[in-house]
Amino acid sequence: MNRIVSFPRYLQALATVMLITAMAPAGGDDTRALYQTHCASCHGENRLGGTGPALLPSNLSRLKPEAAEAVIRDGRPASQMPGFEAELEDAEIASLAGWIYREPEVEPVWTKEEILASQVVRHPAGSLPNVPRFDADPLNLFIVVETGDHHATLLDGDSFEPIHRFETRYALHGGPKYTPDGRHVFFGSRDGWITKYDIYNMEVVAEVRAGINMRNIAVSGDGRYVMAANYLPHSLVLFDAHNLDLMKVYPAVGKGGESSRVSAVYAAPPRGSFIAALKDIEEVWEIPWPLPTEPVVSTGHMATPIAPTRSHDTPNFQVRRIPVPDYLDDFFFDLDYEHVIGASRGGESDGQGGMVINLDSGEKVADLPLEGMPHLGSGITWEYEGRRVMATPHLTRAAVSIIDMTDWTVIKTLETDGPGFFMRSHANSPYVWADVFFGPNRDRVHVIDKASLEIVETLIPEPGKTAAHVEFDRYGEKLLLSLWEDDGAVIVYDAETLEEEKRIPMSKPSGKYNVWNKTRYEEGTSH
Ligand code: DHE
Repeated sequence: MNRIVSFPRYLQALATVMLITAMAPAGGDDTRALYQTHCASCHGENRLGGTGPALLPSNLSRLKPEAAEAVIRDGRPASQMPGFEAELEDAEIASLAGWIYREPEVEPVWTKEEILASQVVRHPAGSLPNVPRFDADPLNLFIVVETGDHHATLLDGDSFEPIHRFETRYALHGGPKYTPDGRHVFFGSRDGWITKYDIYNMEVVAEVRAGINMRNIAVSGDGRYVMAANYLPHSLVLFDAHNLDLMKVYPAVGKGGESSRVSAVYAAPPRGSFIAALKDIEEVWEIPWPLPTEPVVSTGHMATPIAPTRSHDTPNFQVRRIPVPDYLDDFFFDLDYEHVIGASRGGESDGQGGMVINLDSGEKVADLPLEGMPHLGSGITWEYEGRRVMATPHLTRAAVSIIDMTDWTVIKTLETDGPGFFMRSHANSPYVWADVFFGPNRDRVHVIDKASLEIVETLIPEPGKTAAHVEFDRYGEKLLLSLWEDDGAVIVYDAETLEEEKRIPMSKPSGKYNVWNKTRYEEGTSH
């Protein structure tokens, strides 16, 4: 490649920079004034968000600037965002849209004080009736997240009839997390909001904002604590699950004092601890919650009781640092949470592999040769010829890798019709479902036979429309697949015959989460 910049091109570039700078005042004081008049009351004076989402570049990375202009002009249906077409000129709309993608002049902060001030308790724990206000199996419900208009639908997992549809915070990300009895669910938004929702009463009961740019949340195995993982600020935040009272903020700082974004936090019930993935330091963190003082017994409604055990003497709610040989991201765990399998994206080999760490000893057990960005968070596991295997899609490679978990070797690489995002199965189903999320074939979904490790069927539910993310019902007999479009739907399939049974219209449905599968930590679903 010719690296010498010719003089005229240099001048051209300089002229562009000067033009942008000259335009800056128009996008400066005037735009700031426009923002304060029309936007600040909902989105906050410093763009940190309020009743509306935060308008900072890191929070808007998933929204194209043209789309932001359209939202300012036309508003957002089914939300409180009005259209400003009648009040603002096209140039003003364009300058506002440009301005919100600029780094803020004052670095945003979100300290304990802001977290405490954001908490809203609408119905204190214990104040609402203890019986469901609907007639459906409370353990076979689904929550469907609809990202098109920021809503969620509560769906009966037997009749597949919607029970209730409600507005969520803007841009939820990561799976909602249930309490072990399945009564409450916690949602996390990219803007940092945690919402506690009482499914039986179909009411938001408490909310709190844990950060400015949040990744996900995890709920302890006993349902008593919620942990949030943040990119901004660099922190983990612990809450009492009852009313989302703040318990502790953990600045994400490595042993050498370096600060890190937190990629995600996971609950590991058999260990009685949270496990956190750190983006910028070579450590995995384990934070134990208190072990039960009474023996764990089943109460019928509760999930299969898991009696946690400890392999270390880290005090409750303190950080146990596990140094690792690379930056590890995007975790999959074996069923007893003895090992974490993380994507190593920065260091050894070509930075495109996976690594297995024994969480008890802290030792690296194996490297996994998985080029093409394995999406381990979507990994699933099943029994194959008397051995336990796991499978993962790849984000940049048209393949599914299948790994023997007894010796950590890749036993099969299945070629797919394009890179995938999600995989799903159920212990009672002979099949694994793997979507094609990227590229021209993103309307396809592969069905893999667990016994032969072959793709036995490729479905195209709606040509040209993205089909992605599957979740089974509690019995593994039916499943839901998203038509991931603004005028989309969830499609109900028979898990045995692979026949379509029903379509339920929804607004860009993304993830679907079955109460039983999630609270039982079913082997074919995400945890
Ligand atoms: Fe996700 C889960 C990370 C982009 C939809 N995503 C997760 C989890 C992580 C993660 C760590 C597990 C957390 C959990 O469930 O508690 N996701 C990332 C990324 O790093 C990435 C690639 C870039 C980013 O900007 O964050 C990313 N994710 C996306 C999307 O573009 C998706 C498709 C659309 C969206 O809404 O943002 C998306 N991610 C999801 C969904 C889950 C998820 C639906 C929960 C899956 C489940 O079944 O549990």
